[in-house]
Amino acid sequence: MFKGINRFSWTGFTILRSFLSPVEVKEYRQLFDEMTKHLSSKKRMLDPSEVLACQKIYSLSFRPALVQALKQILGTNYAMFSDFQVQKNKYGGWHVDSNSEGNQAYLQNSKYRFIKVGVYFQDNTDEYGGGIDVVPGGHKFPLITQDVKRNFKIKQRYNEYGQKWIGKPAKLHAGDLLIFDSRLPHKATWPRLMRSNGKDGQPQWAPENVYLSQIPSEHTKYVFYFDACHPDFVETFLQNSIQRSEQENLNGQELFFNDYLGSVFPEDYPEDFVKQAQEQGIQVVSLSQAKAQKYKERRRFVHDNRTKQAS
Ligand SMILES: O=C(O)CCC(=O)C(=O)O
Repeated sequence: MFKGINRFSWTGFTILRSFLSPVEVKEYRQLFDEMTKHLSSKKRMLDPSEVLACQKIYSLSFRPALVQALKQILGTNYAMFSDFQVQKNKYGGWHVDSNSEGNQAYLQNSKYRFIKVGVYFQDNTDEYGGGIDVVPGGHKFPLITQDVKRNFKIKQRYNEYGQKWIGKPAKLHAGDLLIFDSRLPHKATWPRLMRSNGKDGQPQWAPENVYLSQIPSEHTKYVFYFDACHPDFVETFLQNSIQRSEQENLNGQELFFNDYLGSVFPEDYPEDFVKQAQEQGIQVVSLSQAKAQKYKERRRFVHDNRTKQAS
């Protein structure tokens, strides 16, 4: 039985220890070493369709311990997005995932349940990072009044204070699983060497997500991420993904929103994926075939470009 539900409500995150055994972590790291040889600062992750083509990776999202925890946090009929990614050596600054949705009243709803799931394939260490820093409790709105904008402003101030004084590395070990609220401030735990060159001895956090190629290969940072939510909050996130897909650079190497929106459930998914989702009563969010068509074409365009550039 998953016991972290209270911790999740209070702090905005919870950790499932040893989600993977040390032997499994080693196997996954070997697999990622092989699969991510082509990654660089131009493409810092395996994108959703690359993950969907690999049973060993996507099946992590159906492991009983994870499904049981999500059912307790999100409800037994929770929804998952196949916005899978395996990030490699990606390090970014403080942010709140739900901020991309704007100052929406639903984010202040006490029943709002939207989470990100991460599986970490290395310890989170002072020397190399490998996990994330979090602000415990930073997902909450300190004050809920009739004035939605004002409530966000207050949360923003509270989060700025939290990032400066309360933020700390989550104690993650290789094979741990982290579930966090999409309103929680978080950032990559940066390697010590990269932290020490800020002004006045203050850490210097990169505002953008950067690819750190100087991490030694045995410490490569690999994280598997995806999103899930209570069924009531599917539509708003989906609409936000559609908006964000319009901002993606189709001439670049990375594709995320346009990639996952192009996969229609169940017909574009591997048979065993569909079976596992259906058996466990998990809703897999997708557009209709007609609406997904434009994203499929964009995905093909980017994949063709990648192939041309690689040859
Ligand atoms: O693993 C990390 O460094 C954090 C990644 C992250 O915050 C994100 O992708 O939104």
